[in-house]
Amino acid sequence: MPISKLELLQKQPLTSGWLFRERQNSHSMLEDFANPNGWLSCQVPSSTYQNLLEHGLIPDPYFDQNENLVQWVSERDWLYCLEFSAELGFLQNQLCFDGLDTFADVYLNGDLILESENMFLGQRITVQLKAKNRLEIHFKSAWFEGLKRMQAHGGARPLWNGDPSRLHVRKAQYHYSWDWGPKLVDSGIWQEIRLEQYNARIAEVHIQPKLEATLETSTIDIDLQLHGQYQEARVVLTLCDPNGIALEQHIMAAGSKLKHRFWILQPELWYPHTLGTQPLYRLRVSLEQAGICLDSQEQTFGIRQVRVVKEAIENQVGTSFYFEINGIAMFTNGANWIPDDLMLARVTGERYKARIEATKNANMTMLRIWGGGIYENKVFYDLCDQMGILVWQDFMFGCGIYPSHPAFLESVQEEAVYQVKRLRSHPSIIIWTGNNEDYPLANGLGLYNMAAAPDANSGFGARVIYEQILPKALLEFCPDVYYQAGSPYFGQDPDDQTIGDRHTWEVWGRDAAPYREYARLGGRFISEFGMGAAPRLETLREVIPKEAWQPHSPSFLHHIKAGEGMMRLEKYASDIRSDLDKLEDFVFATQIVQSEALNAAYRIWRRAWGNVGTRACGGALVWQLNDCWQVSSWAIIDSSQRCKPAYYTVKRALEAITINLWSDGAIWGSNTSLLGCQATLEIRVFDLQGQAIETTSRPVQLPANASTELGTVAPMLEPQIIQVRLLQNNKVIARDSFFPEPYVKFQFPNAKISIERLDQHRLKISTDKPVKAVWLETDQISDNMLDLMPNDPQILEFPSIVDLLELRWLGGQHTVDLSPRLVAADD
Ligand code: BMA
Repeated sequence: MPISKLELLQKQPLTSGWLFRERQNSHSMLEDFANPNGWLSCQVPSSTYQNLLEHGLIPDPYFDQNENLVQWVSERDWLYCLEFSAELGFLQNQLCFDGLDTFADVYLNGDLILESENMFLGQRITVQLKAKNRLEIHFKSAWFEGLKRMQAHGGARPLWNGDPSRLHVRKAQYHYSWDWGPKLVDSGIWQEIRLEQYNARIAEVHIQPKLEATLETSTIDIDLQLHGQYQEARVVLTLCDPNGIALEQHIMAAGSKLKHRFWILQPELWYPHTLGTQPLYRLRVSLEQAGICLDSQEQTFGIRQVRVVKEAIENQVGTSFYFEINGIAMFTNGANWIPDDLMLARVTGERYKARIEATKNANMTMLRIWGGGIYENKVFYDLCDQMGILVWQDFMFGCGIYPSHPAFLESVQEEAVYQVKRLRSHPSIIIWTGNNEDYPLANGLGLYNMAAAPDANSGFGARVIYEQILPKALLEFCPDVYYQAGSPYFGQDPDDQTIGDRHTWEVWGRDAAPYREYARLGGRFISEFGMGAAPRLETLREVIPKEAWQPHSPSFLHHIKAGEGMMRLEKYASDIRSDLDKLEDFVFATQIVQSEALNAAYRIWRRAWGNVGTRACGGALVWQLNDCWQVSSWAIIDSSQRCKPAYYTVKRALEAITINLWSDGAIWGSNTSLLGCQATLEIRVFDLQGQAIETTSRPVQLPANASTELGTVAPMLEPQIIQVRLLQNNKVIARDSFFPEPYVKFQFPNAKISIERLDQHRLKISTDKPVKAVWLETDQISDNMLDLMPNDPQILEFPSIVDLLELRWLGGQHTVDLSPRLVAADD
């Protein structure tokens, strides 16, 4: 029998033609939807704040203190509607909602078809269609719904950040404000809505690659599920190698559940970018009848073996915590990721790409998707798969004592299954954790007793979620991935430095310890640490009115959300310099602190990577990579896409080979490459007038994948400036330096910094005396935020050199004119 068009699966994304409007509570729902007045057009995916902003109906919530003016939006209900036509005659018609934010009643042609209340859940509803249809969605105020639920379930529960009502709402928790974000409790259709019509479809494809211990062979287990009328059809599986060349085809009769196993000999293995390439195999599944494809799906996957190594460490208490990929132990350096905007649909593919490229360019190998945000969009994980960035995935719970009544647990259970199935094919995801910091919070309240079994009726009932529901979902649908109940996860003491992962917040947080204390605040894996700093000056000027360009203006302070944020920024900045009244000086001082602190942290923890048998620290993830609006925060890339100075410092601290100098004179080399390195270590000592006192050099060996102690510089009788360099064939391959601390107490040499334009893309920067933290106010530059020393010029590359460059350093600033005419005149 010939196949009719109605037997082919049709997908119709419902993206344009939508109208939205505020709900008028004086009307019944039916009347309100029928009222033709006041509707405004929008596209979806989008959000209510975004749509109102695009229509000019609210001011930009990120500018000045406008956040306060737009709170009414989250206190109202919103209606969305769409008219669409559909072909009739398919056996199955389904509306697919990939994500509704959050309390949404959905009507089709006047009938209630869905009551949704979990933003993280995709849903598929079988519907009766007409030729012309009307889809209507009523978004209830998540703010008020949350408050109602909180009252119904025992009132406010303990938390850090945001409003306690958030704990009852399965919605991005940072929408309720965070210590780096404003409060915008948004609503809307944040993911695609689609009409799918079919007689038969491929409902599920699960690919499970399993690499044998020898790494020589991999099995690829395929599990399929079909729906509808597929009895006459067959399934064709085509396995392609990473170059897209078909390796093997397998054909089988259709059935509701199907299985097949492929074998790949000598598979090309997927690695994080510092260890190798990212070959992605591809499986094409097509459901065919009489030679015609009814439905098809394609999925990529990577073949790799991941182990979390927890083993004894020589001469140390506790056990290691590090990742081993395809048998290679790796120090995992990276950053924590938060959603890149509050209006989530504004985070385009290009924006994700820019962030993940910046991650890779900073020599980072991991992003942790933090539990107070969202399970990220597919494009995020695709980019990580392609670029070799590992992902640490939290489930979306953060800093709270969550409820554990049956309806809540049921929603969480559905969410977990949905998200695990959605994300399980990505080779980049190597660890899942149950939540962010819920255990330390519970522990501090005396609610966590490790020895007791989880109990939904106890004070910390959500342990049932983290210790039962979530691991069960993984075990069933993604069995090979590593899971732990939270981040951090420890024994009974969240500050334990001998097991598990640790959030090191003694610096900046708690007593605001000096950053040199990182030396004694390490752990087996530091999954969070950070230092707050202002965003770039230009970024601040975009959101703060000119008359408020001062460090204590209400507008500047509004763009700090951290608890005691200004006090902490000032405390640390006051170690840099004393006169901080001007906004630009204050901003730069905070950025110097951040740069110094992160430099110290990454270097000292890489030192603890040690060697085989002595892996005392397995990785460090800075809090945080990015921002969701323009704010003074711990981010190293600000919300206007500008890198803060610390970005460059971190990038250097994470080069495969570094030479390192600590404040006590200790020198060590880190080599996380897989090749040993022979080089010359050079130590240069200057007095505080900038005169060279002594230069020594000697050959050193840095074994592969290890850190190596290289002794100490001679004890300092007077304050000195010291530089260490690593040279190979007279070429500098790594540098580090030390200036006496705190900087505010010392008068550093008055340096003359020279900049020479070599050509359209390259500058040479040099100095006659040691100078700290030389910052070129520009973007897209190969390196920046440099400690410069005499006779050590550095070449900086740009896509295209600007004519006027603002230069700042610890102790001064000036504008350099680089226009070719003037350079020529100087010559
Ligand atoms: C961490 C995070 C966030 C928070 C950050 C800075 O612990 O998990 O909740 O934004 O600290 O305080």
